Amino acid sequence: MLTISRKYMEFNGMRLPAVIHNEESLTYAWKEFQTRDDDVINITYPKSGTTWIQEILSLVYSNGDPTPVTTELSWDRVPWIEQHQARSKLENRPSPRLITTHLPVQFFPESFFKTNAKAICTIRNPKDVCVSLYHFSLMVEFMEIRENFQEFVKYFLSNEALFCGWFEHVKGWLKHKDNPNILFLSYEDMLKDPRGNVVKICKFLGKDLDDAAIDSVVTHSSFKAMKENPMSNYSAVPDYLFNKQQGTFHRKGVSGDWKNHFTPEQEEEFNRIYQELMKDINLDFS
Ligand code: PPS
Repeated sequence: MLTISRKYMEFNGMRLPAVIHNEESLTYAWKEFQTRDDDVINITYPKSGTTWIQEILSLVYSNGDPTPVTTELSWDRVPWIEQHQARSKLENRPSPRLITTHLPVQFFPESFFKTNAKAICTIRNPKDVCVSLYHFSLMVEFMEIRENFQEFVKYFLSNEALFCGWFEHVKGWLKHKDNPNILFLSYEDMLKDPRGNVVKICKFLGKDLDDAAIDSVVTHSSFKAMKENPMSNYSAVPDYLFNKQQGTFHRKGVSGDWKNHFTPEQEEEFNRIYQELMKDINLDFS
């Protein structure tokens, strides 16, 4: 293991915040974690809809009852498998376990692929991911703050970016797009049709919720509900990790905010790299 800076660590070439990960926790997730057939794993590149899916999964598994999302913190309800408390949070947890990860496929639990467990992989327009991550990096103590947005875009496009970078992460997961145990969703489509996506998730997970329960899932996982829910809005994170003067975790929750941040030159450079790295991939973020 090589420590890159006070804030980041490196694991087999992947950079990530050192405060919540270590070599032991990453090895546990990758090599030691025993996936169960009824595990459900929420896969995202950061800032792509992770907490939204955490909320939806919690509500689907409570048949729309908001009690779990109003009484237990999201990161305890649907914990990250790669973070340093994962072993203690997951080993004795009753099934079905709802689990989150930002891991690229090459460091994902190897045992997953030998089971019937299911995963949901949500992808968001990388320009909006970049903007969201930039604002997040100004707020949290555990990310390096780039001097300005220009620097941040360069960092986001480079291979120094977190979790192997958006491009490698998404391309790696898309190689599994025909795996029947992985459902691919798009953040933009969830915004357009939240109910349709909740129905799709229920169908994929074999959860038979009635209309009222589906409505409740949609209502309690809306941007407004989550922004106001102290169990999901990260207001419970101590100030030394999250500087709440800088903003809120639930910032805008829209698609296309990148247009308010990117200059035409930044957009052109982003598009050039996107086309170069994603030339064989067909993704629609409209
Ligand atoms: S993290 O830190 O990786 O877990 O963040 P993640 O949850 O993936 O992404 C945070 C962005 O998702 C937005 N968000 C939502 N959008 C729509 N509806 C709901 N319910 C919702 N919940 C979270 C959140 O506002 C962040 O996006 P930005 O663009 O910064 O607002």
